[in-house]
Amino acid sequence: MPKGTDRPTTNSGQWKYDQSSNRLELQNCLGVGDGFGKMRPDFVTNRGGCSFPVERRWLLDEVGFAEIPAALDHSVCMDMLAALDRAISRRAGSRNLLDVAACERLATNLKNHAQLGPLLPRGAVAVQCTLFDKSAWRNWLVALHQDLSIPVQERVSHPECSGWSEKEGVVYVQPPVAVLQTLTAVRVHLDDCMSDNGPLRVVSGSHRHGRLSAEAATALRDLSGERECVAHRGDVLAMRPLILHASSKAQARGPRRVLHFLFGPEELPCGLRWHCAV
Ligand SMILES: O=C(O)CCC(=O)C(=O)O
Repeated sequence: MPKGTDRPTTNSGQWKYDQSSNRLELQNCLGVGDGFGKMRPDFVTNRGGCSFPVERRWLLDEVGFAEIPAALDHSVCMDMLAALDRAISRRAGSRNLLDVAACERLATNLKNHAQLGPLLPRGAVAVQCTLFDKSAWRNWLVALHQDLSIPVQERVSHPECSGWSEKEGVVYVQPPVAVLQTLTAVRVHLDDCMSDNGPLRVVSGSHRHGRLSAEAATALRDLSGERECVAHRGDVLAMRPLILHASSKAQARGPRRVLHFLFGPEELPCGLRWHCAV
């Protein structure tokens, strides 16, 4: 196996996720070949064993997130930033960007992306696109939370739907957990996002506990710890919206812009309809 290839020498091993140590191990497997023999993925870095689509799918489902380094060319990110600058100067808010042609195109490209496409359910549609633009000048933090709301066309009366709200003219609802479990968020890093840029921090495996109370969320975070998701421009992070996540204020001067797409099934239950689907 030549040095640097990321194909598994054998993919017959079993994955084991040890909650107490927060580590993921591939057992009885020659590992993902680097040309030097046995190698196992290191969950702390999430590097080394996770570049094969099947393994990423496993990470997304079981650990709640999967990283795809260098998923997009820098030129794509720069074009996107220019298009966003033009679009956002003409509109209020940065939550519902799927009606911006460049965002709509990128959503389609993500669905067809060789590494990301296999992580999305068949027939998935993009239902939301938000720009998170953080810098020392436009600074904010988000406390530990799960993403529980989805953008819909209109209110419906259904006992399993709650938490209705309206933001930037769009209606949001908290649907049943079963709906939230079908969703995938895809975060496209348009800038480098290092420790001092206020990166996302996630609690591995927390998405598997359904909707969590504030107390349960804190307890799980204290037990499992947090993983900082640093990234370079062009890297993509796929995650389950139910995973506990948070982020701190940026210390660095440079911008940290992330386009956050939400993908879901074409049809919703409970009489709900997406606000927009691409
Ligand atoms: O990008 C961030 O720092 C936070 C994003 C966030 O809170 C969210 O996706 O719900």
